[in-house]
Amino acid sequence: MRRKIVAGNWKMNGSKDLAKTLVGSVRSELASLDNGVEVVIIPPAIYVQDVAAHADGELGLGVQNVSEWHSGAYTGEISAEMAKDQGCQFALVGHSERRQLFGETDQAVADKVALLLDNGLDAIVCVGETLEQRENGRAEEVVATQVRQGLGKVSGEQWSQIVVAYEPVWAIGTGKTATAEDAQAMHASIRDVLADMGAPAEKVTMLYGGSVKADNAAALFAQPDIDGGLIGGASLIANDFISICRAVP
Ligand code: G2H
Repeated sequence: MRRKIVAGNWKMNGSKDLAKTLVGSVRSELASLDNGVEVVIIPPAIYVQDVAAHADGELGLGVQNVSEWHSGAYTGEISAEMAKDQGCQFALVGHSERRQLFGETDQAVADKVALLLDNGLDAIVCVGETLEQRENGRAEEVVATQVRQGLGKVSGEQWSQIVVAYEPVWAIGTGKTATAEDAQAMHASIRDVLADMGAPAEKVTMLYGGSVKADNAAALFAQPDIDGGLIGGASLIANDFISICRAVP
């Protein structure tokens, strides 16, 4: 049995007010949920404590990024240790927006993952190909390289702290979603790569992300290698996010 997770990545959106209203309704609605899904909120780091106050220990909490360094003179950065200290259990690593807009490399992903694991946090490691790479028939190769390099330092028991999120770049915030079959095919391919790396591949939770909405979540989550979702835009609307959490079988 793998963990089932739905994580809301607020990106650079939200407010104290959203933390109160959205997290409050999600928490109360999900109290009756019996599908075993772990619901995680990943707000901008400055709102982590606001979300924590309203989640009251019933929702998971994460940050969208951590530094690749331990501590020191890195203005504007937050460390894995600080995320842990603030009560986070999760951190995103290698989101395509970090890769494309902030130059995050596979090497940086690997360093961040190592620091998260050292601090006892779970790393949600994002991978995905661009439209051009998919059209050139390189999608699987590109994603396999991201997996091999980004998770290159993980070993043994640490695999239980790894979640892989497949997010095709062309589906992010565009309203285009991979078909459930295409998403499943990539998830199966990633699982093969993990097995080849010596990971306990069948135990690693894998999420799909990229324009997941209330009306397409069930078909995606019904796929055998898709264990939940990483949700952007729809995680900012309480009813939509709750419906997506309910769509986990
Ligand atoms: C992909 C996803 C969340 P959205 O970035 O990580 O965002 O659901 O808005 O495509």
